Amino acid sequence: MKLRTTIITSFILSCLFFSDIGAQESMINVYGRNYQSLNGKWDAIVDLYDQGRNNKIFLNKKPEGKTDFYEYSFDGGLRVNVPSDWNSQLPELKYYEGTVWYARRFDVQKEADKRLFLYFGAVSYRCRIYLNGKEIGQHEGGFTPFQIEVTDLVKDTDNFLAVEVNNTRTVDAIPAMAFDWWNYGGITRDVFLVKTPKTFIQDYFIQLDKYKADKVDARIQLSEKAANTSIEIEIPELKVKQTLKTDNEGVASVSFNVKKLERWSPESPKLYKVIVSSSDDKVEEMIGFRNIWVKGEDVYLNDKPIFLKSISFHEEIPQRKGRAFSEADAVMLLSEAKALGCNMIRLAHYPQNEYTVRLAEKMGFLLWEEIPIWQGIDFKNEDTKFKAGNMIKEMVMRDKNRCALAFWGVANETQPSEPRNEFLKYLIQCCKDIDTTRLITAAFDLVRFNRDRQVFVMDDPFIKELDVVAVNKYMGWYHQWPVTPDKAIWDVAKGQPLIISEFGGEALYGKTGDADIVSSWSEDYQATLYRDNLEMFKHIPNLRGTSSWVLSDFRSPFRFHPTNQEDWNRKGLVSDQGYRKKAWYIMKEYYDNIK
Ligand code: GCB
Repeated sequence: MKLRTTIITSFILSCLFFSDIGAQESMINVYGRNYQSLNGKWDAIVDLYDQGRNNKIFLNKKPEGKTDFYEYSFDGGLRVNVPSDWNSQLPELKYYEGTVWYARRFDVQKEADKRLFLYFGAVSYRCRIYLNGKEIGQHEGGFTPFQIEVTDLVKDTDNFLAVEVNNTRTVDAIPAMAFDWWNYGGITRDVFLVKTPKTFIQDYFIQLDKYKADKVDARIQLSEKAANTSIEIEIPELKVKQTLKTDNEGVASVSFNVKKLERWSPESPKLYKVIVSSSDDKVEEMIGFRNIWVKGEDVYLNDKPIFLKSISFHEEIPQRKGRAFSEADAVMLLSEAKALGCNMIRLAHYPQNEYTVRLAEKMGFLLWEEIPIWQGIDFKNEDTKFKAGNMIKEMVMRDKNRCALAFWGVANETQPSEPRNEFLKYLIQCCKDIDTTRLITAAFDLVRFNRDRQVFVMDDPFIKELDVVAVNKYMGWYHQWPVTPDKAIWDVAKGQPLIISEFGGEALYGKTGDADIVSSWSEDYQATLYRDNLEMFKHIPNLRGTSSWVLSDFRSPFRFHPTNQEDWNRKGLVSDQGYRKKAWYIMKEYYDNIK
C-alpha cells in the first residue's frame, strides 16, 4: 500500500478548494464517534425563484415593532423528513428542480474541552449552510459527505440551522444535464452533530498490503500537527497491539505482520474489531483484510482467480419511489442481490450511503464504487475537473477502510478525446494519491462488430490506464445481433481482465408476449435477451465478471412510453413492486453454476 505519500498535498488542496466556503472533508468513521443525530422532521420552504438568499430568510426573523413584517416563516409551514429526498415526500415536488430551504432548531451540551462538527452524509446537489443567521459553509456534489466545524458558533440552546439546497442541473455539474435516473433533491443522508476532543483522530487507513497475506499497513492522522503523540492500534482477536508516535505533521505510520489472519472473502466475510486510540480520543470499527490484484487477464482475490458475479442498483427503493438512505433500505437492496447469487455489487452510478457499503461488506459483497461521470460531462472545463477530483477524493477517503471495496470507477460511457483522457487521468491520480491498493476501472460503450474480422472490437487506448476494463453492451436491446449469439466472438482488451458492466433490456412485469420481438416489452423477450447474452459471454476469452443492468426497475424522467414505462426504466430483473421477472431466474441459474 502506498500510504498517502501525497496526503498532505491533497489535504491542503482540498482545504484550498474549500477555503472560502468553510466545508471540510469529513473525518473518517463518523458512525464510530460521539454524535447527536439531527435527523427527523425539518421545516421547509420551496424557493422556486431563488429569492430566499437575498431576503435573508436564514435569519428567520419575527416582527417586533408595529411596522415590521416578513413574507416568510419557517414555523408553521411545510415539514419534511431528513434524511430523504423531497421529490417523494410531496406530489407537487415530484419533478421539482430548484431550491428548497430546510431548517431546524437544536440544543447541545457544550463542553469546554470538546469540539463540535456538523456532519452531512450527502446533500443533493449543492448547498449552503447557515447557523444562527450566518453562512458557515457550502458544498457541491450530491453523494459524498462533508463537515463544518461549529465549536465557536453554537449556543447551548435554540440554535437555528438552515440549509439552502439546490438540485438544478447545469452543464458544469457532475452529473451534468441529462442522466438516466431521478434527480432527487434534498438532504438525502444523515445529519449529525459530532463531538470530538480538541485533538482527535481525523483519519486512518488500515488495510492489508496489496499482495502480502499477513502484512497490515496503517496510517493514522490527527486533526492537529501534534508531534510525538502516542497512538495505539489494537486488534484484540489477533492479539495485535501497536504503539506509535506521531511525526511533525501529526501522522503516525506502521506496517506489521499478523499471525493467523483469516482473510475476508464473499464466502466468509470475516471482520475484526480494530481500535485506534490516542491519549484523548478513541475510535473503533469492524475492518476486514484481503488481497486483490490483477495478473494478466485474471483478477485475484486472496491469491485465487475470481469471477465477479455482480449486479447494479441505484440508491432507490422503487416501492417508495424515493432515494434509499437507511440501514433497512440497504437490507432490502442487498438481500435481493444475495438471493440472486451475486458476490459483487456495482454501486451505480455514484457513491451510495455508508449503510449500504458497510452492510454489503458484512454480507460478503465486493464493491465497485464510482462517481457520476456519466456521459455528457464537460471534460474541457477545469472547474468541473477539480470538482470531480474533489468528489472522488471524498468517496475514497470515506470508504478506503472497507475491504469489500475492490474497484474505484472513474467514468461511465465516455468518448475518446484528449480533454477526456486528461480529466480521467487526473481522477485516477486523485484515487492513487490516497490509495494504491484498489483496482481502477471505467465502463465503456464503444464495442462494435468488425464485419471484416467478424469479431467484436473496441478502440480506446485509454484502457491501458486501467487495471480492469469494463464494457456496457446492450446486445438484443440497443444493438441488433450481427451474428447469432453462439458466433459472437470478442477480441476486446486482450491481455487485460474484462467485465461486462452492463447488459439487459426492458420488460414490464407480468407482460407476456412474443419472445422474439423487442417491442413486446415482455418478460419473455427479456428472458430471450438474457439467454442470448449468456451464450455470447462464452465467446469472450478474457471475461472475468458480469454485472447485469439492473437489479430493480428504477425511475427515470426520460423513459416516456405511456403504458410500458411511465417514467420507469424497466430493465430491472425485479419489478417496481418487488416481483422477480423471468430473467431473474436465468441470471440466478447462471451465477449458481459458476463456482
Ligand atoms: C447505460 C447507462 C445506464 C442506463 C442504461 C440504460 O448504458 O450506463 O445508466 O440506465 O444504459 O438503461 O439505457
